[in-house]
Amino acid sequence: MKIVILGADGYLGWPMTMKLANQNHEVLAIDNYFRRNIAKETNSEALIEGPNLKQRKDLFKEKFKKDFEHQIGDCTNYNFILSTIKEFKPDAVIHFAEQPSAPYSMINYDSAKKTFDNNLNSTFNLIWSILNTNPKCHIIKLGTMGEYGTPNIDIEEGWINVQHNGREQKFLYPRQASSLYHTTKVLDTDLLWFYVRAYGLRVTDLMQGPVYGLFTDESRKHDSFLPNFHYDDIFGTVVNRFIAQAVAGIPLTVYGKGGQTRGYLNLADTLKCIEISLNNSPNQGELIIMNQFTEQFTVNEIAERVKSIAIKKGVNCEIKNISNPRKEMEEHYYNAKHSKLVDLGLEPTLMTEEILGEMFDKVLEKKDLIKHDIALPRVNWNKN
Ligand code: USQ
Repeated sequence: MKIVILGADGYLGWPMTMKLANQNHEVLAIDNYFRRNIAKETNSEALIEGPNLKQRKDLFKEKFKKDFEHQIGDCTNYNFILSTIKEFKPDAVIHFAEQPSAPYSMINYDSAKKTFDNNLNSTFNLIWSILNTNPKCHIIKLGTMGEYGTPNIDIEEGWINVQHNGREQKFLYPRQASSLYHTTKVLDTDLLWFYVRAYGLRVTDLMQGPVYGLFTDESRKHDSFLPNFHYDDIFGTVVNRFIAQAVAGIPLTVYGKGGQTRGYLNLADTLKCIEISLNNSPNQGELIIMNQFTEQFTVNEIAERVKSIAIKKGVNCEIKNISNPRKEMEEHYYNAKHSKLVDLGLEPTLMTEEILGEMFDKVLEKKDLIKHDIALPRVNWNKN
């Protein structure tokens, strides 16, 4: 297939680029280093930060004897994305080109506006580039489980049948996010669903949980192929953060009571899920929504797992419940369906001791680079 990857320098975009190029797909990798730049601006440099896209492409070619095209460009610039899509003629576009951090979106007006503009405009421009060039092209969009929030009823996969006064209709499952970042994803879903209904686009919207991990078949081959790994409070996701904290001897920062439950998945499974989506494209005028995670955990359970790995590795580890910088429920019902990807062939990589242990060992190599101040929360939702 001819595949465009938007956000190809990112935590998910880079390993996805390598995997598809390694499978001999014709890949065009696009990024504008937005995440690298805002990470610098907020003093949130990654612990593991690979070389830039061009340098990684050259190294990938050398090691794998495979190639892909790349372009540095901004998806919020309509002329750029339109001309690129027109020229490359993709069969599918995988859209990761969004500001991915909930805390970043909650710092102040500027960070909120950047998140809002980047996320909505990149999706809107992609939709119009596809409409104006090849409406048959499959859009695969990374959404988030956080779109649903934490409702007191089971979470379905995208849709719900509502019965009202004796009549019935299928709607998008209700969405109620708890950060501006997650809310931009809700708006993305609504935009895509509108254009699917109005103009018959073909879209897969993947509701993904927090991702953890470092290793994929390709990233194992060379340290420069590892995806960027953040442990700071802004860009680090909770499992990655806890591993870095354990390595550095920082008590694991469980926010509030720690009963917050989410659906998690390993980085390698993100790639498998997207591969499955590529091979199971929707019909014209169809929006497929799948919940992309493999296991549900509370934050307390994750902290216990990381602590037990640390102790096995001979490192002392403490868990500390600290005041929650976010506005979220700390004890709640959570039962999210996630069978569609498994029915299509996903074999989950579970959060085993071996998987966490391998991450721990790699992070241990960088122990001296871990900065304690940025591992603690700096962004507070509760301004008033
Ligand atoms: N948490 C802690 N301690 C920490 C960090 C986080 O208790 O030191 C808690 C958070 O309060 C939250 C949970 O862990 O309840 C998950 O937090 P997270 O930072 O791992 O995940 P989140 O902010 O929700 O965002 C991440 C990615 C985002 C993706 C999302 C999937 O950054 O791009 O969309 O996971 S989901 O959470 O399902 O919406």
